[in-house]
Amino acid sequence: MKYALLRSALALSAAALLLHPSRALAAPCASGNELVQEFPTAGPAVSRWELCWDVVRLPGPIPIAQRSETLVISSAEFRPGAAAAPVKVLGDLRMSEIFVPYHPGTPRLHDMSDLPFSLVALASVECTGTRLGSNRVCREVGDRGLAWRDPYVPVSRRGEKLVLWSILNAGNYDYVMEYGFFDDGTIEVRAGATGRKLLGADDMTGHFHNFAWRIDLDVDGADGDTAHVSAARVGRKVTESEKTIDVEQGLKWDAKGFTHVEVSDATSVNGRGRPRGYTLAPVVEGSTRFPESWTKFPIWVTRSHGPEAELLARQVDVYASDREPVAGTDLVLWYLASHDHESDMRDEDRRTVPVAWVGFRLEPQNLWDGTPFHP
Ligand SMILES: [Cu+2]
Repeated sequence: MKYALLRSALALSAAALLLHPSRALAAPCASGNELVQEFPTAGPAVSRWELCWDVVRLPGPIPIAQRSETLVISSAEFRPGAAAAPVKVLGDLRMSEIFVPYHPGTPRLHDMSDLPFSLVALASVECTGTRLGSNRVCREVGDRGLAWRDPYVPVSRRGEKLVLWSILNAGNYDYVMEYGFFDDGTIEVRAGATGRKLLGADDMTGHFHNFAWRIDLDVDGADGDTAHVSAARVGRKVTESEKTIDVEQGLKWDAKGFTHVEVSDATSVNGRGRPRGYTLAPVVEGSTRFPESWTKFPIWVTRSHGPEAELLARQVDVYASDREPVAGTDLVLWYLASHDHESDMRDEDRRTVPVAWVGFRLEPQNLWDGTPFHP
C-alpha cells in the first residue's frame, strides 16, 4: 500500500518535471508551459528568452460557448546580456481574429470568433524542431541571417532565433500562427494563409485574409507603460513628431509618415539611463478599412482589464469606446494585418494556395546598452 502510494507520488512528480522541464531554472509559469532559450546556441550564453505558452480557446458570446483555439505567449522575459537582469516584455500575445470578407460583399467569415476551429497536429516532416502540446506547437531554433557587420573592424555576426508556430485549420484554409524570438530581443509575429479556395481550384473570387493580434506588452512589468505614436514628415529636412496616447483609441497608419508605436515604461532604464521600451513596427502590404467598425483602424490602444477580459479583436472598438486613460497603465496594443487574395487568381494558387505571410515586429528600445553581441 505504502509502496503503491510512493510509486504514484513519484509518477506525479515525474509528470510535473516533464511538463516543466526547466522549472528549476526559472520562475514557474502561472499559466501554460515554460520554455527557456539561450543565445548563442553554441558557447557561453549571452541573451535569454524565458516564455510561457499555452493553447486556449477564445471565449464565445456566452460563458459556456467557446470559439477557435489560439497559440498564446502568456509571458515573455528577455535577458539582454549574460550579466543583465531579465526584463519582462509580454504579458500576453495572441492572434485574436481572422476575418475573411469576399470581394463581392459576402460571405464575411470570422474564422476565430464565429466557429470553434482547432489547432492541428503537425507531422514531423512539417516541424523540423521539437513538437510540443500534443504535436500542435512546433519549436524551432535556427539561423536568421546576418545580424550586423562592422565595416571598420573585421567582425560580423549571424543572428539566431527561436520560433514557435502552430496551424489553425479553418475548413478549406490553414492559418499559420508564428512567433519568432530573436537573440537580440526582437519579436517577429507572422500569420500565413495556405489551403484551398472556398469553391475549389476554379474559384476566382477575390477575398482578404485579415489577421488581428492582441498584444499585451508589459515593458519591465505590467504597470506604468505609456504608448507614443511616432511619425516623420519627409522633405529636404525630415521632421519627427511623437504624440502620447492618453486615452483608449484607434490609430491611423500613414505610409508617408512611417507610423510606428513605441511603448515605454515610466521608470525602467538601461545602463545608460535611457528609457526601456518596445516598438510596434508594422510590415505592411496594404491597408484596409471595411464597414465593420473594428477595422476602422489597423492599430488600437486599450487598457488591460486582466488576462481573461477583452480578448476579441472584433470588439476592440467597443472596448475603446469609453476612452479610458491608458498613459502610465497596463495597456494593450491591437494590430490588424491584411493580405489581398486578388480575384482571377494566378494558376500557382490552383490546388493549394502557397503560404502568404503578413505580420509585424516588436523591436527592443534601449534594452541593451549597445549593439547586441558586439565585442
Ligand atoms: Cu485566399
